[in-house]
Amino acid sequence: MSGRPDPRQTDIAGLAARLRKGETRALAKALSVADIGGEEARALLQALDRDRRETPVVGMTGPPGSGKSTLISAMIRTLRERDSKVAALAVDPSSPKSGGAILGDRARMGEHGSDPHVFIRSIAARGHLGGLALNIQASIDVVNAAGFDIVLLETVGAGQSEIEVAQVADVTVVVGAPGLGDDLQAIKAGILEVADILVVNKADLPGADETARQLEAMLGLRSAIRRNTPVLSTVATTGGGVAALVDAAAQRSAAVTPEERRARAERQAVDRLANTAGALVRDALNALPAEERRALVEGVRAGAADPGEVARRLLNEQTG
Ligand SMILES: Nc1nc2c(ncn2[C@@H]2O[C@H](COP(=O)(O)OP(=O)(O)O)[C@@H](O)[C@H]2O)c(=O)[nH]1
Ligand SMILES: [Mg+2]
Repeated sequence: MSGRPDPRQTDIAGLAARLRKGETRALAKALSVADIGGEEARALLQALDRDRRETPVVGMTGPPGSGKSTLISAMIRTLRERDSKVAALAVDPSSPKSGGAILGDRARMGEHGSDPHVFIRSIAARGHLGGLALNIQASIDVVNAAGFDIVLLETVGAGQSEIEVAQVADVTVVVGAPGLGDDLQAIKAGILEVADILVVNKADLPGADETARQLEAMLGLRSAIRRNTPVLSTVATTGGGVAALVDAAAQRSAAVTPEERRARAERQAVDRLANTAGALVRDALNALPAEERRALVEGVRAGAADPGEVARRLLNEQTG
């Protein structure tokens, strides 16, 4: 098994060791290894798994402009006052690596740029085999190992990515603000169902009470079963209400049991398998000669062929 080490390959064990010591350069390297995926990423995540910490992960979601980035910056300030090491990850499903939206976030969080106990990074979420959640989870595992006390996740954009962020977060915070009108209505029902905390940010602006009522009504209609979802007011620009938000997030994440974490990780693994199977079927279909592909698709469209049968055959051909 133990051949001569390939100099082109990353020394994964060494990287994991340096990461655990909290070396900033190892962190950057480990995150890019995790981001690229494949064999090296798997080896790295396995090396980290052994001494996995359970760092709380707080997902911040909500319409663009509601103040998520500003709020995260204010939360970092509060957490630093409490001597916590904070990692903030921005998940951007729309833009390719180092896209524009993230630079804005970087600038806004700029005050923390020189603090060695704050780590801010964007996760490019390209079409990832196995789904976006897999990508985020790998980055979370890496910052966990590096000894951060809390991870704040910002979703940039909306839609499916919000749901995937909620899948990896211990606490999901939905951030609304006055004056967003239809954008507020566009908050996905699925996200409200998993929301642990609702925040009305920009409470300094008129209409904040109305926004709180709107959010409460949406919550009441869409997930009547869920109780005790606090609705908090914040002014991210001044830090007003932010300590209470940090407290509520800490309280919620402390209430997550190891069994719940485990169950969530298992659901994630199942999703990953199912997403990967779908992607493999699509790849196999695209690899067929045009004529053959057309015939298969037409058979399924017309109802003449059993999709399960066709999918199984495609997977078999790919592995065989
Ligand atoms: N008046 C007011 N403006 C805020 C507040 N929080 C954020 N903003 C402003 O709202 C705009 C959007 O904030 P940003 O953090 O980029 O929102 P994001 O798109 O949700 O990340 C910026 O111009 C912020 O300065 C607040 O509490 N009050
Ligand atoms: Mg933002």
